[in-house]
Amino acid sequence: MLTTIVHIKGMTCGGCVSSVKTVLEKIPGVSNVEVSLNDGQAIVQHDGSREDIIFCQAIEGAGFEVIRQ
Ligand SMILES: [Cu+2]
Repeated sequence: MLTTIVHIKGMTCGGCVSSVKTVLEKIPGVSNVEVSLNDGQAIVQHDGSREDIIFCQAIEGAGFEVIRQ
């Protein structure tokens, strides 16, 4: 099991948190998602069958900005 942390800009409320969580949970291979509004990040636990970029694209598709390091 792998853990990927994605830093997100633009989440302002619990609705944003739910949106991010929902799109990430739909991705095959993802087993658990924790989204923190205060930290502006998503912690994604997954089996490694999807590239991290897929998580970033899903978040961006939901209307948020991903801070890429
Ligand atoms: Cu919101």
